[in-house]
Amino acid sequence: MTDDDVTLSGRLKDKLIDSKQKWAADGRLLTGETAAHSQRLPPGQRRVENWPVLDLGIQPEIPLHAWRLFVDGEVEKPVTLKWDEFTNLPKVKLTTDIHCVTAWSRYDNVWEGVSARTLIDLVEPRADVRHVIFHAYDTYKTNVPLADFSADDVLLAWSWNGRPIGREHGGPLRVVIPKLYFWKSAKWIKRVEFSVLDKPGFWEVRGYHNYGDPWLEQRYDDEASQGLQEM
Ligand SMILES: Nc1nc2c(c(=O)[nH]1)N[C@H]1C(S)=C(S)[C@@H](COP(=O)(O)O)O[C@H]1N2
Ligand SMILES: [Mo]
Repeated sequence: MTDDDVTLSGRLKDKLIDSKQKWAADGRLLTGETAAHSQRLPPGQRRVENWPVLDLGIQPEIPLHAWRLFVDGEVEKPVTLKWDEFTNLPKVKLTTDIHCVTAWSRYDNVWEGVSARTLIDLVEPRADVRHVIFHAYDTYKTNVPLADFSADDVLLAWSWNGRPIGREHGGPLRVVIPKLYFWKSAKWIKRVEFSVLDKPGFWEVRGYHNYGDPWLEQRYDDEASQGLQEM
């Protein structure tokens, strides 16, 4: 293993995690509206020009020689890819919007990387796989349905607006899933696990919605945000 080469600097932002957990419990930011995908800005969001940084406080530093991507779980052909093996896969370039649950949206981000479909074809998930679990180098986890990971606008990206994705934004490689809230787009991706069973991740077990569709304003778990709906 090459984990010894990966530096985890910083510390868990316990207060930030507590306050985001409280947002979920209080149902903060909820407008109660829904919108069609044809409406570009989802309900309760505002557009920003900058690109905010959000993480748990630990930004791993992963030298490319030590970087590995494990693609495994309930698949026929699990693989472990080194950086040059990954970047030699067929490339895609996509322009997408970002919608963060903390209510900012950023339009027209140009990503370059490898399509999720390329990875799926490579490992051949078993027919009963329904979920994909992302495991990141900072220990963060998040889950999405396989159907959403398979969408044609989903990729694992190493470049943003023509330059390598910076460490603060999840470089060397992050997931990008434009149609879900951005917490589903794991930074510093280490492992893509295909699973028959769902496995809720870091925010999903702390009051955030298990699916997270911005146009349906699925910010929080229904039970956690019930307080607001009753008000
Ligand atoms: N590994 C990892 N991925 C993560 C997070 C994290 O803390 N660790 N935070 C999530 C959240 S809540 C958001 S909004 C986006 C933020 O990405 P950005 O910092 O590039 O804007 O990353 C998501 N992916
Ligand atoms: Mo977020």
